[in-house]
Amino acid sequence: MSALPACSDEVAFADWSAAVAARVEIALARTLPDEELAPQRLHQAMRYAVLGAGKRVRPLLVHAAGQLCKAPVAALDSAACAVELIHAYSLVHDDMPCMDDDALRRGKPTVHIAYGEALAMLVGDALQALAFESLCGAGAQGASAASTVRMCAELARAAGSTGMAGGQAIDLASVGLQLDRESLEDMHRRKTGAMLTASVRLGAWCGDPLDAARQAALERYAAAIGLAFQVVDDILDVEGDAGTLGKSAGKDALNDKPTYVSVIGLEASRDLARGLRDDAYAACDTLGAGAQRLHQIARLIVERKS
Ligand code: GRG
Repeated sequence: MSALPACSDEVAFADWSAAVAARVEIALARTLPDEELAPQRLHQAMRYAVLGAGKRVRPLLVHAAGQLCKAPVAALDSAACAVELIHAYSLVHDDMPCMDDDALRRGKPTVHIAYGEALAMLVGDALQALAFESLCGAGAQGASAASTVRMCAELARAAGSTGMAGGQAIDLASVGLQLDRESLEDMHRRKTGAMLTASVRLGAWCGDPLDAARQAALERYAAAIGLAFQVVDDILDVEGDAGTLGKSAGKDALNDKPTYVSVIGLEASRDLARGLRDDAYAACDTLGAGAQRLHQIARLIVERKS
C-alpha cells in the first residue's frame, strides 16, 4: 500500500486526500469478503455498496486526526474502514422503500434496486458487523488493546440508538412536522454528527493522548464540522442536481422533512455553515501544529458541491 504524503503546506490537500482515499479503497477491498466466497450474491452486493465511490469524508477525518496524534497509519486504515463500513450500511438502509425510498446513490442504482430489498437489508446488517471486525483489527495493527476497546464502544454508541440510528428514528417521526431549531439540531447531531465525531475520535485514539486543552479543542472541532456537514447537506438538497450530487435532489421538500433551509431559510443556513466552519478553524488554531489537514477538511465540508 502506498505511503501517505507528509503533512506539510507544500503537499496539496488534494494530493493528500487522494492518497488517503486510495489507501482506504485498498483496505476496504481487502476487508470485504471476496465475491467468489459463498454466499456470493451477498458478498457481491456488499462490495457494490462500498467500493469505487463516495467522498470518503469520514476516513479522511480518521487519518487527519490520527496524523495530529502521530498514530500508526495501519491502525488508522482499520479505523477508517470501520467508519466507512458503518456509513455505507446506513446509506443502504436509508435508501430502502421503508425509509427514504431512493433509486440513486453515488451515481448508480441503490442496492435494493440492484439486488432486491431482502438482500439490501442483509447487506446493511453484514456491513455493520464487518465494521466492528475491522476495528478489532486496529489493535493488531498498532493501536493498544485498551484504545481498541474504547474505539469499539465509541463506534457502537455513535451508530446506535442514541446516535445515528436514533437520529434516523427522529427523522422518520418528523415528516410533516415543523421542528424548532433546537430539536432540528439535536436530530442532526445524532443522525449525521455522531458518526463524524466518532471518526475524529477514533483517529485521535489510535495515537498519542492529547493534553486536556487540545482534547477539548478536538471535541469542539468535531461538533462544529458534524453539524456543518448536515447544514450543507440541507442546502445542497435545495441547490444541487442529481448529476452533481450522485443522489436525488429535492428529496427533503418532496418528503416534507424539516431541514435547516425550511426552518431558518437558505441565507441563514449559509451563514450558519460558514460560522461553524470558523468555529472549526478556531479549534484548529488551538490544536496547533499537525492540525492542517483537519482545517482543510472543515473547508471541504462547507464548500463542497456534492
Ligand atoms: C438507516 C440507521 C440508518 C441511518 C441512516 C446516514 C443516514 C442515517 C442517512 C443518510 C441520508 C442522508 C442524506 C443523511 C444526511 C447526511 C449524509 C450522511 C449524507 C451522505 O453522506 P456523504 O455525503 O455520502 O458523505 P458519500 O456518498 O460521499 O459517502
